[in-house]
Amino acid sequence: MPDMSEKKFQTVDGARVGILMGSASDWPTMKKTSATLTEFGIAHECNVISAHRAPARLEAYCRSVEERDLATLICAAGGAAHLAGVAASLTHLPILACPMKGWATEGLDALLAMVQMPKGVPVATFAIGSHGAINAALFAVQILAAGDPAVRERLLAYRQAQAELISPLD
Ligand code: RP5
Repeated sequence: MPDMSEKKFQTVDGARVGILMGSASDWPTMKKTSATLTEFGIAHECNVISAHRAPARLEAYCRSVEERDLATLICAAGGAAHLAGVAASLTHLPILACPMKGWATEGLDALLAMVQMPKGVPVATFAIGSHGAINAALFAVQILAAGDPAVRERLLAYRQAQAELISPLD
């Protein structure tokens, strides 16, 4: 069945990171990824593009990121969770995969689907749920920090702030 809406995705001028979700139901978790990127001043774009419901749209989006200046894509999905792997097949950009809690196994299904990519087309897989969603954003910041001294400074300040938050036992 043809996907008649392959051009329907949002782009942001100057975006360095793309967040992709298999469903709008992933947004309550993935808005933490977006908020973390915003905290670091990283321009990014967020789209819901299901790999199985809108494959042509996913392909069009992944082709578009190669023509722009995105550095990485963060892909969130639950259940069979093939979004990250399919995106990885469509672009050479590093793909960061966020397993979402699903309806049967609390996200273990998505974690295993994402982490078990066969050799040759890797995706970097993070923890299930909010912790992974935030860490994927931080990992994207680390990727960008390698080529941007201002982002590097913000990352080092964040790490220092975390160190200072550790409380001693009474
Ligand atoms: C996946 O199936 C989505 O990424 C989502 O995590 C899950 C459920 O999707 P909906 O049924 O809520 O659209 O494709």
